[in-house]
Amino acid sequence: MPSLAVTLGPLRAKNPVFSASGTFGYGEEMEPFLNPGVYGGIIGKSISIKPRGGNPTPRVVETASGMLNSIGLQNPGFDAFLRDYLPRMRGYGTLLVVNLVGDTVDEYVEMARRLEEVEGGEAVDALELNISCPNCPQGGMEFGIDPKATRLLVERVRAASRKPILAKLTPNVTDIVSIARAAEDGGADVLTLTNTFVGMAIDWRKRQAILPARTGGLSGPAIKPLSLRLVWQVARGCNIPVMGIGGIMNADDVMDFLVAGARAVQIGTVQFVRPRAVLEILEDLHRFLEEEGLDSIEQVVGTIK
Ligand code: RRO
Repeated sequence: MPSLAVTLGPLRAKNPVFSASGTFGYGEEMEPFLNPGVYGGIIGKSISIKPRGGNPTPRVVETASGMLNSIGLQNPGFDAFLRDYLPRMRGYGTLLVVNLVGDTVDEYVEMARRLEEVEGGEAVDALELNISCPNCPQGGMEFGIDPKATRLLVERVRAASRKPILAKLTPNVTDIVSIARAAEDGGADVLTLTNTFVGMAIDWRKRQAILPARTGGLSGPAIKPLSLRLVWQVARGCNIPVMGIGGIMNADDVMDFLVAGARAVQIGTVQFVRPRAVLEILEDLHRFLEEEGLDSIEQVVGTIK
């Protein structure tokens, strides 16, 4: 059987399909559908120092080939996460990535530092820094639209943690490679590309935006070609591995991202439609490798001509 295992800098994943932050809770909601351990890795919803209640509803709108969300970072806060969610996530038996978000650099650093103290720093496998939230009043995306702020933030977290760092970038910039290089220079191990694209939906009869926050983050198949371009550009322009994310619905989409240069992918919105999508995807990836006569999925990475 061909191997789906991939290396991502210092991380080794049993397969290249991770669950994307914010589409998977902390795993528990997925348990009725599948064993969360089947993913190459799982990434929890962004955690902030203090709990956040999130934005008023409605928080999601279906759009052509996709959806907008404006969750507003609802999460239980760092202490409750450590106490009530992390122990269960550790039991899934796959790579565990904690996604962190802050209003200030110090907040990211404090959470990274405190995670080093849990179980001698062994409680999690990696940190994903959300520097790209489209729905946060401050912080979040503000870091990821400026190379200097990106570099400084990653550097400060790097100094506070021995864990591999994934920097999750925003697509809402003109020059993604300059931001990606800044994250690499700051000491990131992996680049996650990308978070959602800022968008809007209007109910014209009411003369009103559908989301109370007016704008939201667009995800789903509508953004796949946009993300694919960004992944391709960054994979060529940087020296650290890229995780591709954006509208992946099936194994063909995964292969497109790998050929473009991603070493692994995250699936998100598809899980709202088909919560067991990862199982089909893994089966089809095996089949594709057999059809292509390949021993390892890593042989596909960056093979675009
Ligand atoms: O919670 C959200 O509204 C949210 C976040 Br933190 C994010 O990073 N990306 C997104 O589309 N929504």
